[in-house]
Amino acid sequence: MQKLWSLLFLPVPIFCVVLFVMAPSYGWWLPENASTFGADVDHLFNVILWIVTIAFVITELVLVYCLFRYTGHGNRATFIHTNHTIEFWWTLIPAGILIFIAVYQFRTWADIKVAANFPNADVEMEVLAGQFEWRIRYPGPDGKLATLDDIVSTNDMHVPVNKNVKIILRSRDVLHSLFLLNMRVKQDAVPGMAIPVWFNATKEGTYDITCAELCGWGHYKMRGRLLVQSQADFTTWLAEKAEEQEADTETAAVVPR
Ligand SMILES: [Cu+2]
Repeated sequence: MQKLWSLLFLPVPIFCVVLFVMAPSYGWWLPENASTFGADVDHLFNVILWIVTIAFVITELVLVYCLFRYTGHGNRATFIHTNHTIEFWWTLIPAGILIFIAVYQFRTWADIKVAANFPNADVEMEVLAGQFEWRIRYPGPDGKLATLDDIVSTNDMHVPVNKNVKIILRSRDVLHSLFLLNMRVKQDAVPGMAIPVWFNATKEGTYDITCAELCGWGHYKMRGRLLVQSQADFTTWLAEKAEEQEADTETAAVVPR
């Protein structure tokens, strides 16, 4: 009877493995990839997932085997103080796996994160994270950022499809993290730093912008919209936005104080 109880541990790994195998075909993993380097990121994710799964299956099988094999004999477990052979291997194998991952991901990391490798930007913008919103700034007609004609948008990012977008990411207060899940972009915004980020969106559509760093009571409110549109629509939107802003400044100027 005790042996039967030990088998209760078996359904858990079986269930997990079935879930693991089924998940990709049901779209239960990451949402749709819509950026040029997204496939590389997903590949790394899957490689690590396979490593973790294999380790999980092996440890669960050993656990269930030991429970089944050694239960019900009335024997007490022996306390072993040190075993250098076991310790050597359980240090060496995980270390080897970690070194493998570090080397294997190097190319992808360098392409996505190292500013020197960024492609030439077709569109440049600044994103200022703050409690609790994203302030997005595009260069105005003078084509330069941080000048008076900048076009400002809150929580609403527009980018043209199939173009290299470069973002200068800043924070006004605390740590935030710009998370464009469909672009496979996640980057911390650190107060005092201007961090470059790039992506190239491959599909038109509406995607989420979220904050992936618990940044205060209103963290959940840092949800924005990323609209990937055709170059023509993007240019029109920018022009409309600039006009709106111009009108606002004029109205503000005539209102008596
Ligand atoms: Cu935040």
